[in-house]
Amino acid sequence: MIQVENIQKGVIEGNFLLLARAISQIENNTNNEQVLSNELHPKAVPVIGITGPPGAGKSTLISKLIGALVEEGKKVAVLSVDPSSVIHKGALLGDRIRMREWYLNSFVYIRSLANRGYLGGLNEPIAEIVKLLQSVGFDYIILETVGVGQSEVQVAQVAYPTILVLVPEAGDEIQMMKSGLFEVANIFVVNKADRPDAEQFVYHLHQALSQRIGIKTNVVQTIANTGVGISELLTVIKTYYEF
Ligand SMILES: Nc1nc2c(ncn2[C@@H]2O[C@H](COP(=O)(O)OP(=O)(O)OP(=O)(O)O)[C@@H](O)[C@H]2O)c(=O)[nH]1
Ligand SMILES: [Mg+2]
Repeated sequence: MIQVENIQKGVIEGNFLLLARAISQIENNTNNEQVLSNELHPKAVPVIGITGPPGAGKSTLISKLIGALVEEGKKVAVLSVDPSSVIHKGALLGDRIRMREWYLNSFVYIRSLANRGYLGGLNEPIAEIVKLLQSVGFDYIILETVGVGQSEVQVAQVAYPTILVLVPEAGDEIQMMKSGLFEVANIFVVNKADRPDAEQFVYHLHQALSQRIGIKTNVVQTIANTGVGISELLTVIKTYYEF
């Protein structure tokens, strides 16, 4: 069994070895054995969900968000849930490259989890892993999933706010409105705002969102690869934690 205090000590020192081992054991714990020596006492650490279609720019956006948070002296954990599908084999490698600059930073822990496919976008032990991260000294947790179907709605059960990253492309508004994510997401990021269709897309998005009631909603335009809109996005994210 792994001592939670030792994981915590490691996180303070920027050594994530024990944390990584604990996560692996939780992930592979098919027999429901006790992995940690004591009960977890998770703190109210924000869990930001980031989802959206493949290639929308989620990882690029996260990399920039990490930069902004680390600048504030925050410790950040990122969980990327990779689809087990063979089609997306490249996603992992892409993420490694996109977030490369953070892999050796002592304030940042990045972990990919395999999505075994039986629970949509989030694999089963994820809630437990999130609880662990909330207990060992991180200030923010970011959960990245590839939003390809209705099942991704589960992100919203673990994370708040849920950010849906979209790319301006003609006709996409209609598709997006059909997806379950549209109903549950809070922050709609229109990334790749450098594209010519961006303004029109945002206009249609606002129209579609005006039908929604009872959910806190924001629309933010970003150009993730150059960092445009990132500080605005972070400001908007923080409004979800003002109670
Ligand atoms: N023009 C433009 N390109 C961008 C922008 N943001 C990201 N990209 C590019 O889009 C590509 C995909 O970005 P990723 O961050 O890997 O996207 P992702 O959503 O994480 O992709 P998956 O993890 O495969 O689902 C990369 O080549 C980025 O450099 C943007 O705002 N404008
Ligand atoms: Mg990615």
